[in-house]
Amino acid sequence: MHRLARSALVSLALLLCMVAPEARADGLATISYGDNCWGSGADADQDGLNDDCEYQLAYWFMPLLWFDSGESGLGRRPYYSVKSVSFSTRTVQIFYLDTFFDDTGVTTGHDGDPEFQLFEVHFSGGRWYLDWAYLSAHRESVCDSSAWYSHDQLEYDTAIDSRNGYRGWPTLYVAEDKHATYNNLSTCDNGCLLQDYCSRTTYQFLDTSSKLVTRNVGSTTVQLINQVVINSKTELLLDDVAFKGWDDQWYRANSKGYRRHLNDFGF
Ligand SMILES: [Ca+2]
Ligand SMILES: [Ca+2]
Repeated sequence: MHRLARSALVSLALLLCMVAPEARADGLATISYGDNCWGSGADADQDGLNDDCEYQLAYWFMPLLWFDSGESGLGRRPYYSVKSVSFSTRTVQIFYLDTFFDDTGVTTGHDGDPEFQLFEVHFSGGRWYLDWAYLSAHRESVCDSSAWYSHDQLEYDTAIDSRNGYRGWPTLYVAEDKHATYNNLSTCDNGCLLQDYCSRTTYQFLDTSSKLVTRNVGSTTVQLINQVVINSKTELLLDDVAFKGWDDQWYRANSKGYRRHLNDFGF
């Protein structure tokens, strides 16, 4: 190749490398809070974060869930909690209480299925970025497959909604009937001693109905929502009691509630 042509090609490649990071819109630009998430406006749970900022973070980072075709327990009523990790690094954590009504697994079935996800996100240069995710998968059971994942171990379905970007809301895979969540199909299929199974059949956001409006539980110390009564059945979401998924069938065991997990992660 002619030397001039080759040097032009090298220059072009260098230029592409320099502009490439800006071609991809990373993170989320959809949240109308940044530094002012801290120390401004109403703060019902007294954690230093603005109530509406807590909501917007929980709403916009709400995960997209892929369910398998054989899923028989889609019913759920999700809640969330948000707390500050550090103002200096503009970092917060979001805890999603999935509150599936039932685990419908053949051998594992029980009323109430308290799986959850914890996302750590930060604000920088006008955007919010997902840094880490802890995905529960039968936490504290014999086949506990829960794990922390860094942002580059997670998937982002940006084609489904172009407002999403790399390190925006993640795509998670939900184990059929048992609702453990995983970062990809192969991790799922290896989960719970090879008993979990996932596929990309049907996607739903975590909260399909209320978009998490009025679902902020506050924290274990400043409780905004604890007792929730539906059809005369009561759950105490933040107490160290059983979680029955607003059901209590005589032939099925109940689950332990969310409190032990909230305690372990400081919510
Ligand atoms: Ca707050
Ligand atoms: Ca909070």
